[in-house]
Amino acid sequence: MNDYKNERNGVFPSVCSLDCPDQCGLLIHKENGKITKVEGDPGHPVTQGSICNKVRHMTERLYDEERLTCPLKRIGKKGEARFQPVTWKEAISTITGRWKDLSKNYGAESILPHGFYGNMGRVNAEGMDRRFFNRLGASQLERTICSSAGAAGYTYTMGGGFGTDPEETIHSKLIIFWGINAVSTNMHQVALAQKARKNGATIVTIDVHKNKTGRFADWFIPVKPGTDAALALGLMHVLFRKNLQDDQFLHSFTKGHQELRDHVKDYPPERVSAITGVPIEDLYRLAELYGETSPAFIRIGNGIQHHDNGGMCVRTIACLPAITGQWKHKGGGAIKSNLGYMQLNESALQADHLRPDHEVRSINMNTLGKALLSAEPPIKSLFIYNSNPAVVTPDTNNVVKGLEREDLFTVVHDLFLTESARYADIVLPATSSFENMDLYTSYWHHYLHLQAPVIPGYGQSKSNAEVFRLLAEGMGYKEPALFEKDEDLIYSALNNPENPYFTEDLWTKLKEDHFAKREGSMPIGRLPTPSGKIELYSETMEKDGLPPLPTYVPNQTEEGYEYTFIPGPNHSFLNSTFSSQEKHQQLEKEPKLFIHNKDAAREGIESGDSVIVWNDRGMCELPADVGDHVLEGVLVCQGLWPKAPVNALTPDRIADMGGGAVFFSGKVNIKSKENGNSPKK
Ligand SMILES: Nc1nc2c(c(=O)[nH]1)N[C@H]1C(S)=C(S)[C@@H](COP(=O)(O)OP(=O)(O)OC[C@H]3O[C@@H](n4cnc5c(=O)[nH]c(N)nc54)[C@H](O)[C@@H]3O)O[C@H]1N2
Ligand SMILES: Nc1nc2c(c(=O)[nH]1)N[C@H]1C(S)=C(S)[C@@H](COP(=O)(O)OP(=O)(O)OC[C@H]3O[C@@H](n4cnc5c(=O)[nH]c(N)nc54)[C@H](O)[C@@H]3O)O[C@H]1N2
Ligand code: SF4
Ligand SMILES: [Mo]
Repeated sequence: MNDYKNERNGVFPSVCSLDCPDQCGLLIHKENGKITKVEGDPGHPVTQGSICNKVRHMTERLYDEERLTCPLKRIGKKGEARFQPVTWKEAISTITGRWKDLSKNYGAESILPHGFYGNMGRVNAEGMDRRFFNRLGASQLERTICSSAGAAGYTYTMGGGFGTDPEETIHSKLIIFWGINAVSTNMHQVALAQKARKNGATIVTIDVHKNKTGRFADWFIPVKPGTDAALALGLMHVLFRKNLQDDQFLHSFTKGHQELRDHVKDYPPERVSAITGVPIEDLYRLAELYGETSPAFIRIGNGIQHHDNGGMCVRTIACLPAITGQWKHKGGGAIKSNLGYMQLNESALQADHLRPDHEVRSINMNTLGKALLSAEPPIKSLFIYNSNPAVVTPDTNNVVKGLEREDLFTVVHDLFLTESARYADIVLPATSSFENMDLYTSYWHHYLHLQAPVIPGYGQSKSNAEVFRLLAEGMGYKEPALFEKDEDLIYSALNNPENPYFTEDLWTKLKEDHFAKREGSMPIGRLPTPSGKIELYSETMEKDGLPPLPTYVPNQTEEGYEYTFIPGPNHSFLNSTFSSQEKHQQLEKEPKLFIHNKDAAREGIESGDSVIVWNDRGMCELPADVGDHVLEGVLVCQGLWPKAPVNALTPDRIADMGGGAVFFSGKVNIKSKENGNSPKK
């Protein structure tokens, strides 16, 4: 196994560890033992030498003087961020001492891990951590904040994360970016779309905001938030009415097409136009474009599924390619997630055999605030890693109130003293992914990557896997699985005889080349749905208490509030990662609240005015950007800025499927700070 950490100089292969579909192959330049430059690997078939601005400036983050170098213990009040250095030995024995007491007095379920994908490495994000918490018998965390509603919806239709190979989309003649700001969040899909466009492809973006991806498109279609399922059903209505469906494909590869055909009669263009705000003529034009163009490809984003009805919305859009038989064509079809091809041997990776023999409660991470404040029996300790819940979680005011609890023993493992870490009792310094070994599996392209360490650990920082080994030792555990090397975890994860997309020589290839493509092709005709077909009608949904056919279910309303508030990601941060880096803030300039001319005029707001956005969950101040980038009644802002805590306003309701988050279904009112009356709260 390669290990470059002791090399002083050179250029070394690597991979981007961030939660981004592109999962770029990187080249790391090193001089005198320090990383001096991060660039895209020109030899990587998808990256092709280009990476985003965020990671091009990664060295500034790696060597930021604010980076944590040693363990800390709290000496001030919670949230005050007054700490004093301690040794690793003291930090680990403090944590394990508390956890032994808590386990004895309250049961291990009083301890809750809170980890997400700050580092996508499978060992560090869902390997050694799971082994440890399984053994401890801690409460389970439902990791639902990102894509779980849409994943559940897509799975009802397609059986799992099986979609188009993005490299084939250069052959597409129509590309629809549907609820994805791909220019900022999936830049290599945009590069592929550019190539397709040179070959004559038309690019359509369907969004609530004319953002960078809206402007990139040949045709931007604004929709009212949360109405995309209705739009998709309206398209199906026109497709069938104009006889643009592929009957042969429907017969051979789908279940329930006749039921669907009857059902979409309820979605005539007039009705759909009134729901979605898309003019009737545009609806016809889009349906005809989709029905008459082949290959047609839909990139389904995360935005549409961060709604009350998000799962159904994705489930519905996922039916479209089947109606016109687009899965038959190279470059046709859709991508929501492609993780179906990357199925690891999870029970080996996570040592499921270490789970306790009794049921353990699970907590949905989207309701963390509520759980910290009122779960019964109470959560007494929280271990945060790979994540920054004080900023990223819905209804963060409640999360912060929970973190302020004097009796909550909080540990945060991170590279920086994040907003969450300010409330910690113990802070542990984390290595960056360039300091570790790990396995990466993209959820968009079809490559796996093996990361070898490029530099030694920064200061006294340790990887997640290493920390969990130390914790296991401190707890007095003896099970060998808790002490295995990273390489052993990777090997057991790849050893999945049930995954036909992994070849036997995958491990060897990864060790030699650092990345390797999965084998095989789209399993149309043998999908892991109950029928093996694309399920336009789903009995599983019926059993789960959901409408078995794609259906438009409106989002919830919030009495007394006028605007739908959509606080999405921005171009230069990655969730809250980079949001405190000066360089990245400069790249992004400032947060903005996009508001429609008519709404602004009615509220007495002009561009540049400071606007107070508020509801009964909280408030946030944002400078207005007045124009026609959003529809009336919609407010959009981008980025999780430290100075604009947008999640103080977002609801912690749970989506229709998968326990998903509904960041974009919340309602707010607004006031100009200068002219308006002060809000209620
Ligand atoms: N630069 C950058 N890249 C990122 C991230 C980041 O923070 N910054 N985050 C990463 C992560 S974790 C994820 S999950 C992905 C997310 O990236 P995307 O999949 O692009 O998802 P979002 O940006 O959340 O939302 C996409 C779009 O949905 C729109 N939208 C919201 N509601 C609706 C609706 O009801 N209908 C329609 N049609 N559109 C709607 C928003 O305006 C937005 O443009 O990006 C990853 N990549
Ligand atoms: N308003 C609003 N809120 C959102 C979203 C939105 O669109 N709008 N998007 C949501 C989505 S899709 C997601 S995925 C979540 C993401 O939420 P999080 O998963 O919390 O993502 P980040 O904010 O990037 O925080 C990741 C943290 O992990 C740390 N980290 C990185 N590598 C390592 C490591 O190896 N070890 C340890 N211990 N720590 C490490 C980073 O320094 C960083 O502080 O946010 C959600 N929140
Ligand atoms: S954040 Fe995304 S686009 Fe940027 S380098 Fe990482 S994987 Fe590539
Ligand atoms: Mo995400």
